Amino acid sequence: MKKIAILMGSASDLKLVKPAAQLLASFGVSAETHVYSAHRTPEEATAFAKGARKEGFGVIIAAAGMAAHLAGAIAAHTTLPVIGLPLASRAFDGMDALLSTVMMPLGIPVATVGVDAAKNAALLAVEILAVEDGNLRERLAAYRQEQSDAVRQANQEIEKELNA
Ligand code: RP5
Repeated sequence: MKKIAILMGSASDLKLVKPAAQLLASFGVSAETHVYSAHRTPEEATAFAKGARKEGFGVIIAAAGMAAHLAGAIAAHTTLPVIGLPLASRAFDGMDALLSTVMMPLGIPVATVGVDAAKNAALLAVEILAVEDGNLRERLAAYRQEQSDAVRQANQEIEKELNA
C-alpha cells in the first residue's frame, strides 16, 4: 500500500493537523508527518516533493495557514495528488489560507478541503488510495455506515425529546 504524507508549514499547525494523522492510523494507512515551510525551508519542501513518488507516497496532504503557499509549492514539484488543508489563524480566520490554497493557476491543481477540515483531508487521501485497494474501499464503506448510523441515532433521540 502506498504511504500518505502529511506536511504542515509550521509546528504551530500540529494541533489542527493531528486529527488527520489519527484518522489515517485508524484506517491502518502508513503515514509520515513533516514540518516543511514553503517560505522558511523551501529547499526541504521541494526536495520532499521531488522524491515523494520514488519514496512510496501516493498522496500528499499539505496544511498551512496565513499565506498558505505550501500545497501549491509542493504540487509544483510532483504529479502526485496534493490535498490542500487551509488552517485558520488569527487575522482572517482561515479565509487567507483558503484562498491561498484553492486558487491555483491552470496546470497545477490542488484538491482543497475546508478550513481546518483535517479529517476530510485524510478521508480524501484514503479514498484516492482506495481506487486501487479493495480493503480500503471496504473500510471506507464501514466508516460511512457507522457515520450514518450515528446521525440516525441522534435524529431519533432529538425527535423523541422534542417531537413527543
Ligand atoms: C504558515 O504560517 C504556517 O502553516 C502557519 O499556519 C503560519 C504561521 O506560522 P508560525 O508563525 O506559527 O511559524 O506558514
